[in-house]
Amino acid sequence: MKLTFRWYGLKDSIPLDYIRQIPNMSGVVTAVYDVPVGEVWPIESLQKLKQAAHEKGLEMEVIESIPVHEDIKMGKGNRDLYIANYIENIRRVAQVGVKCVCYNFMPVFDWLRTEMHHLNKDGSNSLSYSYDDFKKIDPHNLHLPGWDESYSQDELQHLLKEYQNISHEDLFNNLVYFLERVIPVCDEVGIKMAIHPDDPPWDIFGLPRIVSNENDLDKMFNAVPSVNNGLTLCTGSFGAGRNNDLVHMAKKYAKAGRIHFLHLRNILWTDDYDSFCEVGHCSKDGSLDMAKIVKALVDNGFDGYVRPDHGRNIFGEDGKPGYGLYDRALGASYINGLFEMAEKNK
Ligand SMILES: [Mn+2]
Repeated sequence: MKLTFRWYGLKDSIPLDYIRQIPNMSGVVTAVYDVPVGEVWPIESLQKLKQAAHEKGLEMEVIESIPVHEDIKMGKGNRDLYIANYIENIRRVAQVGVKCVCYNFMPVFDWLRTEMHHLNKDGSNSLSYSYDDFKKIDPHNLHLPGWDESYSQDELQHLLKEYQNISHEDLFNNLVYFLERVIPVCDEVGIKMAIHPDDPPWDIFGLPRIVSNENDLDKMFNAVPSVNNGLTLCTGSFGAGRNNDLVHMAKKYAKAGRIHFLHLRNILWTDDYDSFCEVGHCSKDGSLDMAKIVKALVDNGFDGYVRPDHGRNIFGEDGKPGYGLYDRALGASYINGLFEMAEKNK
């Protein structure tokens, strides 16, 4: 496996000098952040990111994400223009040596939590999702933790209204339309597309979601069979869905060569419904068996990119929620241990 770390570019408060000191770190996972969604990324921006990483001995082989414009997801008349721009971005990232692109197809919100600084028993804090708190949110007057700056109230209400006419089937067909145009270019330039699952893996505010479980994945892979049409196995996202058997999914999709990118984090189911809290990476701290998941991946041929996903705020750090340094670095070390053990006992 290749251990990587998400890095928000030159403005990230965590310097590459620290990232390179995490044991076994091979490279960064990053993106161009100052270009509006749907537009073409300047090649100079990509080269600048790559150069900064290379100067510190780090690779830049994974992009997370090239975001998909809402008009593509909604299948609007101008989607072909945005798809053409997307394809141009695929060509450009390939040109600077990128091998894998993570993206998602979630309408409007690409993740959702009800609390950004949930206080844990050990004094750390982390992201959490409470079913009871979610029920109290009024979709017509949305003030969501972590989302308030992304859209104005008017924009948000307008988008939610537009999506009222989009069914699960529509959204799926729009995904297939997108992939049928993008994947042939990926086949040509050697890019692996890795769709990120819905987070959490169920519909929210009446918005359809179509990458939540095994059935969804099978449907998507059957529709566009190229192996470059693949998956980011995000254990925390799928794992919030209690019917998702992560060990089985790891085994099945590793064997099929569909897992191009791995996000490893644990979550703790906190009541009888859909609630969960993000916890440290170790199996003992949450509801997922991380060792069994990694073993299933390795035994079935997975040898791709891995990154520690969200961490807690620990050691007094007040990091970008989920993306502080310390707990992700501890998670990385734990991941190294799980992989070394699994790989040597294959
Ligand atoms: Mn993830």
